Amino acid sequence: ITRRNFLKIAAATGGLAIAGTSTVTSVLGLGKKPVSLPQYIPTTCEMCFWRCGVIAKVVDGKVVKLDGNPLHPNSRGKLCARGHGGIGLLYDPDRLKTPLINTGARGEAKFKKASWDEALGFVADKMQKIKEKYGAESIALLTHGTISTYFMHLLQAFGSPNFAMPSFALCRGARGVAFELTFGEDVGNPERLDIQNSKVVVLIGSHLGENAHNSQCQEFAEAVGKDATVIVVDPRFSTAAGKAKYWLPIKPATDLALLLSWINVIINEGLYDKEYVAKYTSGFNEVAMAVKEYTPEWAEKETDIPSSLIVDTARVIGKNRPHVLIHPGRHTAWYSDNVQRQRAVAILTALLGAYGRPGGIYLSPKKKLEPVFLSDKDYPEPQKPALNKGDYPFAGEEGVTHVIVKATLTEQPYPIKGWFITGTNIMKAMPNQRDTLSAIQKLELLVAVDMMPYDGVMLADVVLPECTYLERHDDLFTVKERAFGISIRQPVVQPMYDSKPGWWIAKELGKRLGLEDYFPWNTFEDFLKMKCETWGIDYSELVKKGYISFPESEAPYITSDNQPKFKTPSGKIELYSKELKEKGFDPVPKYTKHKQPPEGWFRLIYGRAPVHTFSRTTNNPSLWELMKENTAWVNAKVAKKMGLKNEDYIVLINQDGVKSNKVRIKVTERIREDCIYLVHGFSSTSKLLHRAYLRGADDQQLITKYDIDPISGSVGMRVNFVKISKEV
Ligand code: MGD
Ligand code: SF4
Repeated sequence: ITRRNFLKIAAATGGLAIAGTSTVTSVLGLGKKPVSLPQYIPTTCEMCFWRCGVIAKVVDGKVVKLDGNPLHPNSRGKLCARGHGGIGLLYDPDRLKTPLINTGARGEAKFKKASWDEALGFVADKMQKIKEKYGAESIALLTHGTISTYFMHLLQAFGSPNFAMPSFALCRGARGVAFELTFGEDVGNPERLDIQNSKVVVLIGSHLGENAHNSQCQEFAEAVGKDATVIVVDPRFSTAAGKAKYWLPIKPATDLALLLSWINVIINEGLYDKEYVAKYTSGFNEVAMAVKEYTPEWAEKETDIPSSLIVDTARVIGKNRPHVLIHPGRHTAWYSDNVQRQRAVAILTALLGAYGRPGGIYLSPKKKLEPVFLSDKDYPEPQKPALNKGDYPFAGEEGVTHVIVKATLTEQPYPIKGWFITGTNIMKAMPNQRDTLSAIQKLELLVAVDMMPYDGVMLADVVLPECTYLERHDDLFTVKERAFGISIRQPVVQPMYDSKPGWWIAKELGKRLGLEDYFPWNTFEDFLKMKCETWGIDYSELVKKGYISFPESEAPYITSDNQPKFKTPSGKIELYSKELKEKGFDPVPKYTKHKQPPEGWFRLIYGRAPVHTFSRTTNNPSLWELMKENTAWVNAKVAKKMGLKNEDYIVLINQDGVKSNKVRIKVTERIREDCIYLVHGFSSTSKLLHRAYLRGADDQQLITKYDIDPISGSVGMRVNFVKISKEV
């Protein structure tokens, strides 16, 4: 859909929310069969967290097509395969259809159907009992996605401050902390990357294209089309490496060595932006001193990358400054030094003068809207301290998932006896499944709110079916792209079966807990209208267009009248971090050596496929057709030595003796000999998922060991070694 066509359609249909049955008599059908006029309803995608603008084409109350909203900067008129595949989610016959109560032992999944009243009453009653016995803090929330808003609100109103999302410790948390320490601000979500204007794009383990984030991929394609030099640092020849001038097949766990060595060359050869560094940064001399030891010759021994190639690539990067994008990545939960590795990315970006400059990282848009909360009522003061951040001084507001698991296991500093899991598949998201299962056995209540019977849901005492994003309102999304904007999610069809929106479930539970004052609106649309009114936004225009932009907020680059404000203690970009020093950490990143796999073992690495998001799409009928299971990538020499052929089945066994499900091998030159690669999220253990059940191998099952970054609590998951067994 083009921008012009969509605006015409929106004007003609009035952008009707929820498709009705506007019918005309078909002229060609000679009046026999009425044919509905299609309706085009804008909404926001939730097949991943890029949250593109979507236009749903609805005929006779059925969604027949999803397209990208041309007005929305994250989609720009296009969707990725998963975005189109939203229809598969909506009409997946395996969806959760009614509330369920487990009548067997915990995890037996002997579910009986229940009415909403019975299920919500059961949950409220258990919550009150736990509160009386242990205190409200003993209920914790593990959550992800839009539903988090409502359940964090509910639990805080109930008196518990304990929640955690995988998006911090298991995903982009380390990056956020590193960028905040350096620039006083995270790099954003979506990231503020000016790829379309980059002359050099450096991807360090960022497999753009396989990790499909719509507008970012579009910009990458544009940069490649304009002959940008692409440098890919990856032990695997990723899809993006196919577009690269330089592929650096780095020894896993040594990326920090490469980064420090690049900084060494760039400083030694005077390839940094002296004026920018003098004006906007502090701590240059300390960095110059600290990186002296990290010569390309030293780095060659660590990384397996020839020193001449390190020097050549450093020169390409330095000479094209500031139009260089060192991609800060997204899933940065790799090793115990995640924040320091990301600090090195941030420092390099600053030395190149690429922050706030074309082709680098653009500045945040200016418009600020005051938050409008779900209610004005204050939350009760929690009686015990929140666990969310654990002992990690720089942990973020989204909380650290393993802190909740550990507290549940140890009952320290106090018992956790109830879990809500909303919008996350804890068995696939969190490492060390044995710990998760042991923690679950200590609970007195486990409630799952989900759309699909994924692995974590099968462990629940009570299952509450949420309807999909195509059937509900959610809170407004503030989009901080080059300009600031607001995006709406609205139902394009009515909820199927007996499923309900997350806001409704939280509100109804609130009512049964005596917390109705925290939900002072009847429908969520009432709340959205009020919010728009407070912000001075025309709600009906938003309903019609799906996205409203504020072009006047755009000021992406540093100019004489657009000077950046760095919200760091010094007001400058902190190459040397006093905050880290004060808390006992290295103020400038230092290299830490990580263990390498012993002879006969391989490091397990993992990543994404363009048609799937984590585990959540593996059962989606449309996306499953495109990729039914994952494969284990094994280097061709290794396979030959072991007498393995492409597509043979193997089993992976990790250092703790844990065996994977059988998985086909992909014999390829595109991976180093010392690692094995799996796409994350496969091999569901849920028998209710007819397509995803035991298809492929589960990387998370093999991640029994994990390291923790002491700065942020971010998890290091790439520290497991596996060997290959032919006994399937
Ligand atoms: P999924 O495995 O997709 O991802 O972790 P999760 O967000 O837990 O599980 C999502 C669950 O939420 C599914 O059960 C799905 O049905 C449900 N769900 C999806 N949409 C909705 C909705 O609208 N409403 C409700 N109620 N439920 C919904 C992701 C996390 O995993 C992240 S962010 C990262 S970056 C990490 N990636 C990763 C990895 O690459 N490898 C390994 N080994 N572990 C990882 N863990 C992390
Ligand atoms: Fe949806 Fe794809 Fe956009 Fe993610 S990148 S929000 S899945 S269209």
